[in-house]
Amino acid sequence: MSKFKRTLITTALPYANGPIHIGHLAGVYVPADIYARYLRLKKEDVIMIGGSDEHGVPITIKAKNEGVTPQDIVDRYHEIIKESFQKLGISFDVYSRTSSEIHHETASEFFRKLYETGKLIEKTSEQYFDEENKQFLADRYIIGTCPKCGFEKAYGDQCESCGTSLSPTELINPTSTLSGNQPVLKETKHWYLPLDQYEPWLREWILEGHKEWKPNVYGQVKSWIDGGLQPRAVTRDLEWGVPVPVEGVEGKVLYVWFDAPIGYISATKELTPEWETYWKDPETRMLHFIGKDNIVFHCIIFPAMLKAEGTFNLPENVPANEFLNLENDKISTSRNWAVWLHEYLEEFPGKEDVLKYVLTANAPETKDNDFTWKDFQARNNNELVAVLGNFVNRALVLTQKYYDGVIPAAGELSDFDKETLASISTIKADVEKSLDNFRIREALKNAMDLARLGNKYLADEEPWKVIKTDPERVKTILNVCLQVTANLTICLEPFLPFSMDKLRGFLNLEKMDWEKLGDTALLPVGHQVNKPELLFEKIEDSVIETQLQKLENTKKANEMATAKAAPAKENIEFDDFAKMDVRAGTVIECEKVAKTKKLLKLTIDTGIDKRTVVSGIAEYYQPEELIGKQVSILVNLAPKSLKGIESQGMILCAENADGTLSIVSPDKKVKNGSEIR
Ligand code: B3M
Ligand code: ZN
Repeated sequence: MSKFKRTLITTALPYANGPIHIGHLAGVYVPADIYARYLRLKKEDVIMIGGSDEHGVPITIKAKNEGVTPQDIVDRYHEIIKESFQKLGISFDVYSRTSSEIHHETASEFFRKLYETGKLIEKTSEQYFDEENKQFLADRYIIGTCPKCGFEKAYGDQCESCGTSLSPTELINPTSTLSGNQPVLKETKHWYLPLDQYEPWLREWILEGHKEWKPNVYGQVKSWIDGGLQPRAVTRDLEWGVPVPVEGVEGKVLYVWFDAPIGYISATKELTPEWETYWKDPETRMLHFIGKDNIVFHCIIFPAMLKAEGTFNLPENVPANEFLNLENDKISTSRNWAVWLHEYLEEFPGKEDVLKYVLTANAPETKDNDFTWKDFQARNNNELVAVLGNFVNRALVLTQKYYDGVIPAAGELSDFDKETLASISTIKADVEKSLDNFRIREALKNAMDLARLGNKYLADEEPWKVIKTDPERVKTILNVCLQVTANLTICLEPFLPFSMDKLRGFLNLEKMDWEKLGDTALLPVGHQVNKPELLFEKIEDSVIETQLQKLENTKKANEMATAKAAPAKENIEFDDFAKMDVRAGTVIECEKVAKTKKLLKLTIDTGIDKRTVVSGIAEYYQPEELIGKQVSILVNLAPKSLKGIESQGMILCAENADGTLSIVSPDKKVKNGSEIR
């Protein structure tokens, strides 16, 4: 592995203000986990670092909205996040958190070193202040119109519509999110990292020195640098965070994006007393796994901080991913448009690997990608079940059937046998090449080629037919199949760790190193294997329907939440209104109109007469529940024939924002025929 002896993998620290969803997983944690497992299988020295990002304004805002402390919020979500990662099998060597003491110490020490060595500049400037709340308005405490795209709810640090990063003073019409008031400008002192001074060095280090970085990463970095770098404030006027460790300074904390990446260092300290080896030895290779919205922080700001500090390594690569959408729509926490990991784990027990598989097969590596439940089902049923599961199941079932689960000896190998076995090494080389270049999605495809190869071999050789004519040959065929199966447990281990564990159980086989992949005698003749179960289960349509319905409900709820009432109609005179004769009446009979979905036929006692009305409310009411109910009926509407029935009037309903209908009834029972006006 070239000039490096060990690898430090960091994964973006998720904000502890909400649970993890499939977008986080596909972009960061699943690829990082696969890569880390691969290196571990290769017996390389590797650690994978994670933890919760527990500072920042979104957390304090959430706490305020719920009337609890920021610590309550982060305690809650840190647990949920940590547990769900663990259940999914994301193999962090440590999962830490930035509200911990060790982190506060580490971040303070880092800041103090920059401060004391003159690497920061001190500047007093005017910043927005909320007079009612007596608070400076950092980041998300302020919203306004984006100067770039005109979006009216851009935050003080970023416009979520066009992605531009902003400072509060750039916002047009700034408003405090605390009071809704117009803020005033007030002087305050802060410390800045003079990024402009690092520009020549950044150009040389990344633009010249790291042309191998992914084009999406390199391109973003280049456009930032070309756009000109400005000094960046690394402190804030806030209460929640790491207090600025300077004598006499109060009410100021480190900017969350200053302390969060230092969280990687704190977590390593928490993991091992050897932490400095992972951060400072030039033979350690540091990799940051992140999503595209974090590129500037990991490729420009954090490296500049590390460079300023002077004793740390810089990242060797930053394999950032693009975004994952859900059913053709942007994943959004506020709109609840997501598949939440903790919910998935509950609803799909035992299918942890399936989610990882689908997210990898569809990973947004070079462009944004879409997760759909239909694709999830198809990949499970057509790939995991029909190819991988089917192959190993048939190989193992036949071994039980013909040889009581004892590995038979191979006879002379045919050319096809030799070719098949030789392909294992070719596939190994393909997987390695893809993984070494962070093309995780392609690596999975390469690894699945081994299952496809086995499946095809079995289908071509048809041992279940050959057994009748040439039972000796079947021993060879199954030996080949079983060796391929044993190799699968290595090849797919980084991607499908739970399933490969299960498969090793069927094979009665210990976990093996990557180096063994390609060995065509992993299972010795005479070795006893166990009775297999199914490796993967088919996912039925009804399961997918349930998930789609859940999303449909979310969509409806969102529409309802944002729906606006229709504008008022033109004024009318009282006489116009008085022309309508609306009465209270009671439903005495009610039935569905045959061959229609929407219509009910009702008989109403209007106090004047008993009459028939046809109403389009069958989707919202059962006939039985309406009998005896008092309704409002427009009795002087000209009769109209509907499906051959004469409807004599109209039942008044309120139409909800989602189009559903609700009958308008008198609040208290009144005498039938009472006028409604
Ligand atoms: N918490 C932002 C995010 O989740 C942030 C990452 C920190 S990595 C040091 O997008
Ligand atoms: Zn914008």
